[in-house]
Amino acid sequence: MKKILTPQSAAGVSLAFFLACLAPQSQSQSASPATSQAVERQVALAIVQRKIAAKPPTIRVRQHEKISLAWTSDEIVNIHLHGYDQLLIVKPGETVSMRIDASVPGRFPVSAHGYGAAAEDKGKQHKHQHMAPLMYLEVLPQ
Ligand SMILES: [Cu+2]
Repeated sequence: MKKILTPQSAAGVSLAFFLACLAPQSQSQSASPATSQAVERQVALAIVQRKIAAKPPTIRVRQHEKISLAWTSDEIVNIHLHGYDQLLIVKPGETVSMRIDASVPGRFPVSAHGYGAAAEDKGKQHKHQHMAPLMYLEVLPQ
């Protein structure tokens, strides 16, 4: 069996990259009328020694699914979900939630901008560790 990459799927892939790079937050409907909208899924993610210990390097959701990532870390870290452009700082002993209304389909890396002192420097520069993203969020089109 041969797998053929159609132009369409290739376009889908580059669109995902495009979205991941461009932070389309502004294009998506950002104002949700009710802040108390139910979260459909919660995933706990623990960073230990600068990695997510448990298996899932990729979390898949359906488009428009509401998901909450509950982060903990053994070291202060600044986390960036690309595309949706959400940033948060997690300190040891805290659980910090990242709520996502998966409005935009695509594959989005979640990276650490810095650990330790570098995490608190919320500088505008976009600086990543020289390491693979912590995980990916995949939003499947409806
Ligand atoms: Cu980033």
